[in-house]
Amino acid sequence: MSKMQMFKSHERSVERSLDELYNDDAERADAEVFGRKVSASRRGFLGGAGLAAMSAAVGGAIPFAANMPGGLIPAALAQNAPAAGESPAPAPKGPQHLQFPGKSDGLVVLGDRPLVAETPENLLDDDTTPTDKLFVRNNGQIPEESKDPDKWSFVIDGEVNNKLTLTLGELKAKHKPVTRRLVLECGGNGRSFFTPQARGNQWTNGGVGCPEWTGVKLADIIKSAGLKPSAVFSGHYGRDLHLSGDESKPTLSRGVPIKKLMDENNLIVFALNGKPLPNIHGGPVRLFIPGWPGSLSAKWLSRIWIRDKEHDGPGMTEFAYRVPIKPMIPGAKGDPKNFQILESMPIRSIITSPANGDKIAAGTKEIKLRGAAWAGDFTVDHVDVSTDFGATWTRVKLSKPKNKYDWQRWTTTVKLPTDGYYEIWARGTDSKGVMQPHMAGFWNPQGYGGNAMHRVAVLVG
Ligand SMILES: Nc1nc2c(c(=O)[nH]1)N[C@H]1C(S)=C(S)[C@@H](COP(=O)(O)O)O[C@H]1N2
Ligand SMILES: [Mo]
Repeated sequence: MSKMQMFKSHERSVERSLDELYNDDAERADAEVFGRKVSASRRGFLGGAGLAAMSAAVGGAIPFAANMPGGLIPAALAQNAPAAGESPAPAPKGPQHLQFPGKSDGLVVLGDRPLVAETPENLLDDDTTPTDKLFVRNNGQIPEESKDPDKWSFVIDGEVNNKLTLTLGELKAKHKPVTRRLVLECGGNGRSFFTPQARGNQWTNGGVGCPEWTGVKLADIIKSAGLKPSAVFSGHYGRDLHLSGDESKPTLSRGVPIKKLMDENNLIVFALNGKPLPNIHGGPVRLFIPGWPGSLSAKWLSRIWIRDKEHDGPGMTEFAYRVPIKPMIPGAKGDPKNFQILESMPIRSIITSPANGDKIAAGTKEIKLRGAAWAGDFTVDHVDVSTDFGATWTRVKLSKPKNKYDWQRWTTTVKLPTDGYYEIWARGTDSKGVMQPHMAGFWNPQGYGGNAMHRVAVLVG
């Protein structure tokens, strides 16, 4: 499959202007195409000039145009198209690709100070995410690589009977290693889908990966320190320097209630996909707390502070890693009293093949889809896909997780009746019956929980 030429400069000005309009002011573009009066749920028949303009903008006829919902920005024109690996020419703001030793240049840089890079959905097509394709999220400066990993040490202190100082060498010598395939997901994954824009890195769905992690069970180590009855919360610290260079300021320090801390799935990790944990991912030693925001999984682990109250380090207060209890007005300031800590990450499903913008040979009547789905502390019950803007849905074949907190891969085959422009939509439902919404809902100032269903545009012919 090659890519559509969606972002190439067009001879006809209508295409160019519609592209630009959808990027700049989607609502106005929508009104131009579908008629001035667009109601939220239903707009007029997409015909005549509107249909011609929309077809030109997306690059082909739209067999299911009659089902296109009002207010929908075509996936072909969404901010993350075209897919990685394809440099659009000329692009208004093309993606900047990561250049970092040991990392794939398919990763897209969201920020360079601190360094943050996400993995486009189509690069998450492996059952086990290879190390080079794992996203990168830093809040501070990346430390120098450790020269003597076995001497790396961290402490467990606070509300414990015996304060512990452990080196990686001791950890490996005294405890049995376990290996698990676990989803690491940034708390802000999906943030870019919020309207109005929420504060922070504009992740699409790529702040996630599911590699194999090797380490020792955190609960065993905590038990050997012995919790005092006063222990209620943890506070995690890493050895990375604050962006300001101020050594007294932790870059980030988050923690969990003791019940979550003692979950037997948590690990102190020292290997990733069978190799020593790379420095960029927190090596030689990091914490891993699956199911909850990635920010809890402190890289370059230096300290686990057991506390007698809710932790109040950077990343714990006001709107940081918190979501509204009652819905708030999108774009408003928000009242901190209406916020609670984001715990389990919400259900999300992604299409990992085809890629957004793929072009498929004329006459193709059927394509195979592949994807992945996960749901924080829960499992995925089912995933449905649609190729006709949600009029009909097909249930996919969903695999079982290898172990708790693994993602679930899925496949299915869909029919595409004629040549033209299609959007493939995928939405997951978790084991509690909670389904991904059509649009990111529950707006909050820092944009957590943006788990709108994934949409991928393909052009047949
Ligand atoms: N010490 C330290 N640990 C950290 C961070 C950090 O900036 N410093 N970032 C956190 C966040 S927000 C995420 S999403 C994950 C990202 O891990 P990765 O870079 O290995 O993908 O690490 C977490 N652990
Ligand atoms: Mo994160």
